[in-house]
Amino acid sequence: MRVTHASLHQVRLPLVHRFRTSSHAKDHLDHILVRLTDESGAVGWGEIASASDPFYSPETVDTCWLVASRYLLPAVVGARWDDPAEVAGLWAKVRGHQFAKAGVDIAAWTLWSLSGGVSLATALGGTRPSVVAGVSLGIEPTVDALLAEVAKHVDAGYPRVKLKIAPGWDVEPVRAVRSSFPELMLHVDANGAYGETPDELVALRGLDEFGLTMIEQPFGPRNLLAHAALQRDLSTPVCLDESIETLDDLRTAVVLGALKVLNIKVSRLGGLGPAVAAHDLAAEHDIPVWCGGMHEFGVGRAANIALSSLPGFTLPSDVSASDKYYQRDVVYPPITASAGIVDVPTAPGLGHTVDEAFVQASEVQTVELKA
Ligand code: OSB
Ligand code: MG
Repeated sequence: MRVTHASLHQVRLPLVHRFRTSSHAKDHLDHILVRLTDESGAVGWGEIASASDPFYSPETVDTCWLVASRYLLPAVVGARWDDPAEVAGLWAKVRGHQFAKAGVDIAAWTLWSLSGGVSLATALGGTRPSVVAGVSLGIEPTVDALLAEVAKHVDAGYPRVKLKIAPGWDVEPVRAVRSSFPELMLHVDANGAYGETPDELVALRGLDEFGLTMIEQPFGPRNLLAHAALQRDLSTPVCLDESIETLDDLRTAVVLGALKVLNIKVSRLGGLGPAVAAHDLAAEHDIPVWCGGMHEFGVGRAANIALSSLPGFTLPSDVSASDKYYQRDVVYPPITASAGIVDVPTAPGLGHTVDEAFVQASEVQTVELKA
């Protein structure tokens, strides 16, 4: 295949509910949609789902725009390739910038699967006809407000709830949710907010009594040793998110015993190719995986759903329905969940159509490159 032109579209959508993590709060998101066109006129879409500020990862919307427009798209436009796994080789000299790479990689996969007449899930090696979705709930102003949010999503049928925690917002809200929802599949995510001070370790150990499915990323991304030490102390599995940006990171974490569960994020790993490779490596080590989200618009979330159809994704993924996030999504039909189950599209490519008029109406900036 040969991409003859490519464009980036920075699109702003308001969130239906303010989302607060240990590091920041947000009411709207700017993601960058990537549009690749090949010689036959077929179009593949991808999504760069970076946050605006460098608080989850060092990348921002602005760094992604710079790297994608200056390095990634120029490497791809005009180049010949037969398989999307080769596309990463076109920008092999670019270090890091996983979110920017992931968006272009997703677009190459969707273009390739569309042209080949297969669904993205099939192209990736997916086997499940549907995937189980969980919801990720932010830090709320009060415990009562959190309980109301949990109830709303449990009533909507989601079988798993993840709660954001931070020092000072951990044992108390988790105890309250657990006592109201004794059977709920529950887990927590600290986004690296904890240090190894005695008080903070006491709080993390205090979470061990609530039957959580996992404690996600309690310590900073590079602190694998602290995760390994905590895992030795806890019966709750430790899950890594921010720590794992490459397969090498995963290999190191496995050797250290720093995780029992892996959150696979397409964005953080730099694309669908590396996400599948992380899935395969985790399976070799009997590490269950699930697909984490970055509040993706419908393009990135459809890619996450396709990925979640691979056999190792045995835990619910953060692939909630569009209406959990946005009043209007950039794709039609929007993504829907029924009793927490999301069907995996079988149509060629992404299986959802991008609403180009809505993209244009919601666009902050755009740029186009031609061969
Ligand atoms: O750690 O998983 C995270 C959102 C922004 C930054 C980090 C994270 C999240 C989420 C969102 O939890 C999950 C979703 O997309 O539903
Ligand atoms: Mg996380």
